[in-house]
Amino acid sequence: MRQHLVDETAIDNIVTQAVSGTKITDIHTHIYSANFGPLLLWGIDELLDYHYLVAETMRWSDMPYDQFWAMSKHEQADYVWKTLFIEHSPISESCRGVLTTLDAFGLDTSTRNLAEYRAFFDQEKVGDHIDRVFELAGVESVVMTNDPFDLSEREVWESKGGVQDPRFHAALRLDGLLNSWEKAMPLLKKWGYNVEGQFTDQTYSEVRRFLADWINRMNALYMAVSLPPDFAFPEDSSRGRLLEHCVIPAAREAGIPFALMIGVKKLVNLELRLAGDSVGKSDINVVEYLCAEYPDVRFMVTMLSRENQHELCIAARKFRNLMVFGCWWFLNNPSLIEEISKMRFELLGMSFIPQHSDARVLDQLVYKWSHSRKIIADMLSDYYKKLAATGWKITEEEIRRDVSDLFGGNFWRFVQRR
Ligand code: FIX
Ligand code: ZN
Repeated sequence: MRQHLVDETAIDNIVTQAVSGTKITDIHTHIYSANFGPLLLWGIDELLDYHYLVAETMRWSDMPYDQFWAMSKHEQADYVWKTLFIEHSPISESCRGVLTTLDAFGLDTSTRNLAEYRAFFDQEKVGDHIDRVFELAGVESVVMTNDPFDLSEREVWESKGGVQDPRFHAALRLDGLLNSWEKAMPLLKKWGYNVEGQFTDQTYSEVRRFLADWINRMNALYMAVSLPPDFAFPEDSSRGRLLEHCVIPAAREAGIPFALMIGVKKLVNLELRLAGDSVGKSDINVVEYLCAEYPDVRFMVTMLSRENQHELCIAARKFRNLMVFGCWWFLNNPSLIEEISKMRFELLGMSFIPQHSDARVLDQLVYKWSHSRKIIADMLSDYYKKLAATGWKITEEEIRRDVSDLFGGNFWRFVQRR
C-alpha cells in the first residue's frame, strides 16, 4: 500500500485530524451504563456538584460544611455557580471544563443563564444523552469502576443482569477488600464465602473464589485498588497478605492486569467528604518490587504525586509488565499533563497510556477529552517535527497508528483483549 509521506508543514494537520478523529477507550471512569440507574450521574447540577468544584467553592465560603451538605443538589449547584462562575472568573480546570462541555452541547455560555442550561438537560433522555456525549467526546468505550462492596451496585450485577451496553466495560475495584478487611470479612461470610477471622489457607482460597466469581460475573478487564502514599509490599498486614495470597494469584489465574492507583491520602478534611482526599509522595520501590517479583503478572500503575512521575517512567523502562497510565486527579490539569506526558514520550516513546478521564459525571467525558486531546496533539506535532528535522520520513499511516495505540491500542493489548 502506498505510504503517504508527510512533510513538516503537513504534520500539524495530519496530527490534528488523527487526534480528533481517533475514537478513545477511556480506561478509568466512575460512570455507569444507563441500566445502573441513579448510579449514572449526568446533567448540569451533577457537573456543578462535582467534588472538585465543591472543594474550590468552599475556599471562598464561610458557610458551615453541614449547611452546604444539607442543601439539595439543585441548591448546591446554584451556590457553586454563583461562587465560582459569577463572583469569580471560572479559570480553574474544573470550572473551564463545565463551560467547555456546555459550549460543546451548543449552549450559549455568554448568557450565564443556569436555568437555560438546566432546561436543555431536562429535555434530554438518558440513552440519547449517552450517545450524544460519546459522540461529542469521541469516546468509543469506557471502563467503569465496579465495586462488589457497593450494595446498590451489587444488586444490578446480581439481579438485573449487570452491564447492558457494550460501550461500558468493567474493572473490579478492590478498595473494600484490601483497605478495610475488618469490614469485608463479615460481608464475605454473609455472601457465602467461608472466610475466617485469621488468615488461613481456607480464607485465602475463599477470597480467591470471591475474586474469580466477580471477575467472571463482570467480565472484568482488570482489577484495581487505590492505595495510600505509605503503601508497602510485602507487608505483614491484611492488605499485604490479601495481595500476595489472593489478588496476585487471581490476576494470574484470570490473565488480567492489576491496577495500582497509589498516593491518595484519604479524607484529610472529613467535612469535605468525597472532596476531602489529598495526595502524598509514594515509594516507587514497591512498584519495582511487584514487577520484579511477579514478572508473569501485568501491572497498570498511576501515581497521584507529581514527585513520583519521573521515577515511575524509569520503573516502566525496566519492566515490560508495567503499564503507566493517566494524569490522575490532581495531575489532570494542562500544565501537569504537558509536563508528565513530555517526560513519558521522551522516556517511553509511545509505550504508555497517556490519559484517562476519571469522569464521575457522564458529561465530563466531553471536556476531559477535549482538553487532553489538544495538549497531546500539540506535543505529538512537536515530536514528529523533531523527527522530520533529522530527515526521517514519517507517514500519515504511522501517525494514525501511533495515536490509535495511545488512545486505546496499548490498553487493549495490555489487557490481552485485542
Ligand atoms: O480512587 C479513585 O478512583 C479516584 O479517582 C477517585 O476516588 C477520586 O475521587 C476521583 O474521582 C478523582 O478524579
Ligand atoms: Zn477514579
